[in-house]
Amino acid sequence: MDTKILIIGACGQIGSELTLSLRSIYGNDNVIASDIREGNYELIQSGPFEILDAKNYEQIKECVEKHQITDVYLLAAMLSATGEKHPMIAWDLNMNSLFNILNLAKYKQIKKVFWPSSIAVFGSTTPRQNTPQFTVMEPATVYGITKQTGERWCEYYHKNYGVDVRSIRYPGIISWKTLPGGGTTDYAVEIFYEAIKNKSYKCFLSNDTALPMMYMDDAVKATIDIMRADKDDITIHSSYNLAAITFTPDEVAAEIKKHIPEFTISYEPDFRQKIADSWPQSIDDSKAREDWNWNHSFDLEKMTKVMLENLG
Ligand code: VAH
Repeated sequence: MDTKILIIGACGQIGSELTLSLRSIYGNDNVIASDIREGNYELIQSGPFEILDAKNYEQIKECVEKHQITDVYLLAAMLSATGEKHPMIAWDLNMNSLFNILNLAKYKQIKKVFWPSSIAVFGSTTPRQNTPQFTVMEPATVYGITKQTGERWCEYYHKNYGVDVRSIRYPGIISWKTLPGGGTTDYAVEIFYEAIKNKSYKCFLSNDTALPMMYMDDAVKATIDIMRADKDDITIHSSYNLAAITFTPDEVAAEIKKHIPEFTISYEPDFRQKIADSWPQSIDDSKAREDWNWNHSFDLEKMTKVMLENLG
């Protein structure tokens, strides 16, 4: 059976770019984009689009049957900062959307699932340098709790029902096509918008807050690579550590100044500082590199250049 893909949460930061990449590989008509509301003209124009509530099992099942979907990428979620303001909404969306897709796979309505986890599964008791694939995980945010719980359910559905679900613990993701969406790492997106618009940025994290980050093109490549990997090569059925670059606000500001010498940055840490301080500073992603040949290609210098060129 040919691959027919449904992307749930297609208008989000990852979804909007992943959809276009998947359409370039599988053909526009074989990649159905969906979200709770219309929100991205390019997606709607370039292929099939459905209004879907990720929490509505019957609605998703009907869409899967209508389009004969084989693979589902579930990207709808409430991120860390927003999740702290609306804990129960975050739990409801992040968990029930996952159960909907895992159950569709359990009942053989679909063949393969991609579900994003995050470095937010780690907490302040996790080793922060070169964080191992298997380690202490005591997440301090609702978002992190949903991702840690989700990883356990993914592994359970794989082991007990043979579900082919694949997952990546994304670091902070940097892109220019969509505005920041409620994440703690989103300072690293905002800073570029502000550098172009105002030549200055007030950062909500302290200057030396080192966090694992990745440019969007690398994140999309990793997502497509893990889904195209041979099933037998996937040895981790919770979620794979994944990393590319680690930098601080000071370091990304210095890189921006190489292009915009008059750029200035100030620091006013807010509630998101406590979230960032509970996350790793660098990640050991050797399992992803071993199992399905993961490799990143954007460093801080290359990412900064691309971001400023596209936003300028
Ligand atoms: C967030 N961008 O900040 C997300 C990500 C590792 C962080 O999961 O919530």
